[in-house]
Amino acid sequence: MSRLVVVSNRMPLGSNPSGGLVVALQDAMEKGGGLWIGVQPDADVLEGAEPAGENAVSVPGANFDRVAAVVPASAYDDYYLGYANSVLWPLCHGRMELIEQRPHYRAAYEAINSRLAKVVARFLRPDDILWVHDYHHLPLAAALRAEGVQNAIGFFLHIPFPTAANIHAVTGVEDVMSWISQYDLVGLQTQRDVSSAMDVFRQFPDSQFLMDGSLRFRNRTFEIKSFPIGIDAAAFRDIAARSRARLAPRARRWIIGAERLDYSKGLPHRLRAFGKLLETEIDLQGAVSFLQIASPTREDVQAYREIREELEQLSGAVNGRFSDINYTPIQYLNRGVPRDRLAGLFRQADVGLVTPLADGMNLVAKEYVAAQDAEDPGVLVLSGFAGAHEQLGQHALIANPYDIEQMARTIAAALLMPLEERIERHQAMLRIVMEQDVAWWSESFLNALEAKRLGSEFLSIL
Ligand code: ADQ
Repeated sequence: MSRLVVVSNRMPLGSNPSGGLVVALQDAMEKGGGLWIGVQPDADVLEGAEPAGENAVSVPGANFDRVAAVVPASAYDDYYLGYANSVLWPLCHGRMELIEQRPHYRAAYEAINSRLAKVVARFLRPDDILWVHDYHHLPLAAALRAEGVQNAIGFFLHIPFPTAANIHAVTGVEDVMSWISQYDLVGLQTQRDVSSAMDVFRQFPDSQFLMDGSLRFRNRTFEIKSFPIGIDAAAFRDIAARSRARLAPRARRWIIGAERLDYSKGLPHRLRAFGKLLETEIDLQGAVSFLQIASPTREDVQAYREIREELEQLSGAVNGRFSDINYTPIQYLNRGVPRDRLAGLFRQADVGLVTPLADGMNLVAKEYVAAQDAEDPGVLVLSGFAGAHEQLGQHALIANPYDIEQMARTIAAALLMPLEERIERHQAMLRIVMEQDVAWWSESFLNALEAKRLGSEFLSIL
């Protein structure tokens, strides 16, 4: 078995990692003895870091090796807040009006990936397999190939693939295609994303669709497939069952939502739907509350400051209209909460609202299902725009965030659903979330990548 080298913008730090990606890959890393490489702006000090050659530090203290490529802080901002989060993020989530393209964003994005490639190349052994994560690193394989790296390189995109029409908003779209083609295996969250990617490549005369399902772009052959990411469902279920977090007062019905405060998550639409619900179902006034936990994120980007203001205004308006001495309809927390607390709150809530406008997968949907008490489970209300809809859509209640009244009616239906139906739907979803968990996801991807590596080794012997 070859060694696994993972590359992502952020690296797992701290002794008790809880981020999805880190938990996801830790197992695989420990088995094969892995190396994780991240990016670190030079202005931030990494505790315990030791110099590791030019532009790199190593961080001891984990079960696998960790190296950070150190980059200038100003270039980091243009790469991370600029190209990654003001161009690619809105592009992939179909929010074209929020795209802000500047030549220096793109230059920093390429420069940081080239610099990262030099660090990766230095640590790489010939039969390592490399797994690069997310939209921050589209050009990394191309930069590594320029350094002479011939290893098998896989890529996983955690967010939606842009549509064939939208992709043209990005300047130099053929470069982006060519970056992608330098990977051996490109993993996407859903079949819908794979279709979008195929549609994008189909527009270019340089693309060829081969009989074995792989794709040729210019002189590179590679494959694009879907690998829906999962959670560590068994662990999350246990944490939820053991958690002591309580929703109070308990006599009240509770609806919950939790995400980063991102404009892709459809939060204003959700608050409006909840307001509509209280307006139309008068009996629910005083009887149902909505806990929305939204952790701040990317606040240096204007669009994120605006959505935050909008939410404060909306929750204030609903509360102003429907509050009573002992009743606050919306409890809005603008911060993150510890994982065990979140799991316990999910378990107690009667309804979980996961209603993004666009989302690669959405792990909260899976966490909400895993957290439920199987004998008295809550109801998942899911939008068709979450990647999770491909796996869970048949069993969840489906809400359309673009139709506020429909969403309000769906929440009402969730609150009224009889126990038998709740159990039936929950069982079906739990089976999927447990079987297609995070270990299943990383194993499927890595097996497919390993098969590519062995395939090309075989060809090179011939
Ligand atoms: P995100 O957009 O961050 O991830 P998501 O998949 O929901 O979205 O994962 C968020 C994680 O952070 C979950 O584990 C959730 O419990 C936790 N979290 C969110 N808000 C929190 C809060 N306020 N307090 C505490 N914890 C909170 C991106 C893509 C997704 C894709 C994932 C993984 O946008 O579509 O599912 O990567 O591939």
